[in-house]
Amino acid sequence: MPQILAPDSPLVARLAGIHLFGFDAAPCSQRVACALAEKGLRRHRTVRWDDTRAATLTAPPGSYVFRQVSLIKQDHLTAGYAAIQPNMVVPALVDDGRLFIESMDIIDYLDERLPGPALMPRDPQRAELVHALVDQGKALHVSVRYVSFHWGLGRLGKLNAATEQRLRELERAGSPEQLAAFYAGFNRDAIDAREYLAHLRALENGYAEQESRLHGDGRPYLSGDTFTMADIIWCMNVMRILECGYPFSARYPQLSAWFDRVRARPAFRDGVMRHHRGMHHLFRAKAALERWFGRGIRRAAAA
Ligand SMILES: N[C@@H](CCC(=O)N[C@@H](CS)C(=O)NCC(=O)O)C(=O)O
Repeated sequence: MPQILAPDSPLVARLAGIHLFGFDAAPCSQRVACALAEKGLRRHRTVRWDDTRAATLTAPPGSYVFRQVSLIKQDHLTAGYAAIQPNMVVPALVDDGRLFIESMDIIDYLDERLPGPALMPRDPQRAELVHALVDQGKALHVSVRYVSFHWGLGRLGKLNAATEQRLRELERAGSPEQLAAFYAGFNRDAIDAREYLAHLRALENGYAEQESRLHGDGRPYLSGDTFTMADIIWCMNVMRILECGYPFSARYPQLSAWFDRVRARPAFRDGVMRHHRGMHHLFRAKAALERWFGRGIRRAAAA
């Protein structure tokens, strides 16, 4: 469990109840927001990530405080946030002064800690499948980053020189996220088109595998009859690429129907989409425009 035992930030120890440091349009943060909603927790209020007003420091039972770390304003690439999340990404979660990072480890923790439907099946065989699907989903996260920066964010995703320099200074040696190396290539358009395509193909292989899993026995969710953390990680791996304009329903009809089932869940609607609707439509509109001009991810989608 990646609990950060002695966080550098004095804010962490002051937080009572559950606080999620996240960004509503970021898939890794959406995973945790979804899990919290599945467990029946409601969002008590949304505040800036570094808000220290007394009224924001405590999340009442049955709820959590959402501490917004704007990836647009690049709040995550500041010394203050690095003192909370040493890898400078969202999410991070604080539970009564204890700090956790890594979205899927946080979900594991919440699953054990909170009542509500189990997100990991009790049945050992199904649990094994869920673990494998989660590992596969995690391994593809870097591909989601490459594809969504290239075909989704485009130049909006670039850092200015000062922020890039700050990131280089702040990034700890051995950070698993390797943000500085990624931005060094992305900012200068130095990532080869073949590399982006390889990441898209890696995702497509994963989607094809889930398509046949769902097709095989008509199961409603990836590991069987109930919604699990495997569905959480995969639905975010789908949503971000869908927002880039990827033709899911044509290429993967079963996966697309599964995604519709997931997004119809009250927890997904209230915990994720309610806070992400604006950005979701913006991404979709940008993708539609690109398609209209004959550009974008559609042309790169495997035939
Ligand atoms: N392994 C981490 C990955 C977190 C991650 O990559 N977060 C992204 C958003 S989904 C982020 O904060 N990116 C910042 C950036 O790209 O500058 C986790 O699962 O929590």
